[in-house]
Amino acid sequence: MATNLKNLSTYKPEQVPDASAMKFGIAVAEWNEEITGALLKAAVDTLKKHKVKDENIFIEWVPGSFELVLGAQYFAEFSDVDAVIVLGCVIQGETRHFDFICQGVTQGITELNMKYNLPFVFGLLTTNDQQQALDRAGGKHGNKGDEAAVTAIRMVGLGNRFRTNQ
Ligand code: RBF
Repeated sequence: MATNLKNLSTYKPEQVPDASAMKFGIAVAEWNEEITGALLKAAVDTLKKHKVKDENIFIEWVPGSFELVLGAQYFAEFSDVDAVIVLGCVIQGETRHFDFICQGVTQGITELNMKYNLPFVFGLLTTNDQQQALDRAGGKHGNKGDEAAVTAIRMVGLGNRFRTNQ
């Protein structure tokens, strides 16, 4: 479904498990910081809304979206988080850089999901222009940070259900 048909901040609260014992890593890109800062704030607020403790939210900034993949892998290798959220914003420019970055991050995050038994949540905005990004970072289409946080909690909950055979 296209985001113009779905508000990124809307979800069904009954689908979100209790997150009071969960730990999350967030890798966030500095490029387009006005946008990524808004994604980060929304993600943190939503995690906290579902009872994630301040001390269980670990935030690391990386230079650009391309670096999100390794930033996320560091969380998996060197911390004990239950899930990693990556937040970035890639805006189409005049060159093909956009395609290469988007493809690199998409493939990298997909591979991390397969390599570790850990959810890596794709909170990357890939837009034609700044306005489309603003619309999805707290504007008329909601905030992708909210969606990423809810997805992370739900995926940790899914893993917990499988592990405990419920
Ligand atoms: N990083 C982003 O997160 N969003 C962008 O829109 C973005 N555009 C870029 C455009 C160009 C021409 C270049 C050279 C880099 C861009 N980057 C962007 C940074 C990229 O993700 C990465 O940090 C650098 O390429 C260094 O590996």
